Amino acid sequence: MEYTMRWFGPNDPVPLQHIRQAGCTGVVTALHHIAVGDVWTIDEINKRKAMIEAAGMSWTVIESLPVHEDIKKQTGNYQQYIQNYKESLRNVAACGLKVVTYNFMPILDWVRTDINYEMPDGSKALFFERLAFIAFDVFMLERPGAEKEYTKDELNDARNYLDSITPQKKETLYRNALLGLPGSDEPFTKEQVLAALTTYHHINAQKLKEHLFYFLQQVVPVAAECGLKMAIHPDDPPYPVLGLPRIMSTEQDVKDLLQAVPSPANGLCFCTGSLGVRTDNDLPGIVQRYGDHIHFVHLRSTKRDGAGNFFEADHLTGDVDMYAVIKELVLVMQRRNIALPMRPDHGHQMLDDLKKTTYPGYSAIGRLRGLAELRGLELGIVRSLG
Ligand code: DNO
Repeated sequence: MEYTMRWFGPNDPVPLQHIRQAGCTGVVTALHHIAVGDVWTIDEINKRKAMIEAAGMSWTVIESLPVHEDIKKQTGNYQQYIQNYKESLRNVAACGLKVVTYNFMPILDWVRTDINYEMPDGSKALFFERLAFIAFDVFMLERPGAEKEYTKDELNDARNYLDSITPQKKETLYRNALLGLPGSDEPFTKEQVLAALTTYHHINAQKLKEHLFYFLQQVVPVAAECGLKMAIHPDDPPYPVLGLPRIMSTEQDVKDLLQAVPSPANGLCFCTGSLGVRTDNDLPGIVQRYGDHIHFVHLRSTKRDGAGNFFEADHLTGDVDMYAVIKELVLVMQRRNIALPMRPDHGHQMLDDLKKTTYPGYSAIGRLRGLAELRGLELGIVRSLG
């Protein structure tokens, strides 16, 4: 695989040099300073590319070229935003980039309830606690109708949970639950969040899928023409949250995506951490069956319990059978005669990083550990396959 790490740009507390020292030859990044929906200009792309190359690495994968909410809802200026997206695609291709990651999750990207979940060894992980999320949804956000989505026992337990925590913990829960909302360091008000949710009231999963396929029918031919691969990131977690539809959570969703717009340019960012939260997702099987459409790989493992909670485990432990996944990936790469770009997705906050503030999940040392373990595993598999 081609080893990469995500870099959030010049404001990222993790410098490029550290990413290189971790053993990466590539950097995955985005122009976060450009508003969602605006065109990425050749100038801006080249400036970022030059920074990465000056640090001795290359930039081939974008994560993400975000899709404007209007495109997901087919409202407002969505046709213009699709035109802008095409223009950005042409520009990034002209600058030599190869893979464009995006997602089609409404409003929220990833969701967790705790970003400082302490592991027995003292390192910290990201955690999704179902009860805390229900407490947030029903009693803090007071989303209309939310209580109908949970059982009586769950509602009772969530109420008790909320009554048992300090006001400060409540505030932290509120912030954490909304961290996946892009665009602001300030917490969104309850009214803002509820208003945003209302704009999706008439959009169910089927409709959202239609909107995704329409978007892809427009942009995939442009990507194909200029030699780019589109790589959709799965939903995280892979099921509906806050009443919002999620449509890239299962193998069936993958199948529908590829059938709707068949093209070598229409493919996947295969994220084991997101897909692996569902027990019914057969990760090595997905690689076997859809490996030709994987253009970018996120390797991470989660550990679930029977109550709907999960935390981000070490890269080689947890529920993901990383050996089986990497073995299938190696076979795919041998068949396709390519090295897929991969990044160790997230990592525990550990050692000196415990004193630092970084993007949740993106401290340096935990990712370095993950990368080192994954590289070793890959090498062992490659050698043993002969
Ligand atoms: C979380 C990431 C996601 C991902 C986007 C891709 O850590 O994996 O935020 O970058 O969903 O569009």
